[in-house]
Amino acid sequence: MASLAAMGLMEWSLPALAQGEEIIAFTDLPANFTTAGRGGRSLDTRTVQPSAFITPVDDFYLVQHYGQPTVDPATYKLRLTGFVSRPVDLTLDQLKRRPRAEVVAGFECGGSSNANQNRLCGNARWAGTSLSALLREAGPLPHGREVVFFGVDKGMESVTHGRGTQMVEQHFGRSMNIDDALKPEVLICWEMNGQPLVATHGAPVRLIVPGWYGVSNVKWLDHIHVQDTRYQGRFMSRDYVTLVGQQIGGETIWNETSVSRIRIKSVLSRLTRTGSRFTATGFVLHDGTPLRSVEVRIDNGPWQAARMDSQNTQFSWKLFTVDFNNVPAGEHTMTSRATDTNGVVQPEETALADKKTMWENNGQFVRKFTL
Ligand SMILES: Nc1nc2c(c(=O)[nH]1)N[C@H]1C(S)=C(S)[C@@H](COP(=O)(O)O)O[C@H]1N2
Ligand SMILES: [Mo]
Repeated sequence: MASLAAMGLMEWSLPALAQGEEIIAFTDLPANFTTAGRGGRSLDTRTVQPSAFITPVDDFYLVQHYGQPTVDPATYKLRLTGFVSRPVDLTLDQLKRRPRAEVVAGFECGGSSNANQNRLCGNARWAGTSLSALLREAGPLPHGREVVFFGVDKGMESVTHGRGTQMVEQHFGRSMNIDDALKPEVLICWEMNGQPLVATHGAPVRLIVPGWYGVSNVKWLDHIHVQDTRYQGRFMSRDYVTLVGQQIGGETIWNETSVSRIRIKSVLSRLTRTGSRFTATGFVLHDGTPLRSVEVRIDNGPWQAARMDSQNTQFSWKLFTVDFNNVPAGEHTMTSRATDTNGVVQPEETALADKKTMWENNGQFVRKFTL
């Protein structure tokens, strides 16, 4: 664990400009674009994320579908129920006495996209305890195949089934199969960037599923339930669902899937010039599969390999840098693409034409600039 002073240095190491270095503004940014945080601190308005390797808590985006619940830490309990041999019921103190685990995880909302400048993302150092250890202690029964995570927050939902439309009050819920839930990197967290988790980001306790889209990281988590069927709550099966047409056996199959693992994406977030040298930086978000390459090109020039930042870890976002020399005056585009060792390549935007829903927009982001 880095000291707070060291983390503070890291936080501000990126935006600083070297002597003689100037920012080249991307011209595809809307005129009113700002990355102002909610903490009264503003980032450079001509660049998008990231401000640094670790996103400061106040600059980390926020999504809460049912508003923000109030949770009293004194009466808080985490329950683990369902098909387990030994159900669990832990106070916050009991939970915090469990073995500590940490992970640096970067994620984005499944609705983050080039069109909204990929602003719904961030990278933080999360600390808490292992979910798999807790699950194993509870002893999942053989038919306990699905693990559901409920938040304290709830809202009215209309649910249409055989008997017509009903209004029911539901907790925010997300689920995964037990093999995914038993992965060692999944944590029950109460710390973000070395500080106690704040209410907006899920205090007292949230789930962090490294490599998955933001929606999986259930905030205000107070109930884990193991069951034998799929959980089909709103945020698994009616919302955060991707509809994509796939050509299979000569016909279009309309596949509907629940937003889960992060689709590999790279975003160029900053361009600077020092004399005749141009330096572009950006970040990759992905599911944790090792990367094979991150490449950048100007206009339709050759793809050039980027250098990866030494702070990057398996589930962090991956910062990268690439240099170009002697770019001629005029209007240009700059594009990045990431590829993982499974051979999965970040697609061009046009390849996503058969994806009819807004989620999981990981198309190559063509930036524009003028010299
Ligand atoms: N309990 C609860 N957890 C939640 C949500 C929510 O509305 N309620 N929103 C989810 C979504 S859609 C996203 S993108 C992330 C955002 O996490 P953040 O606000 O800490 O950035 O939280 C997820 N966890
Ligand atoms: Mo989200």
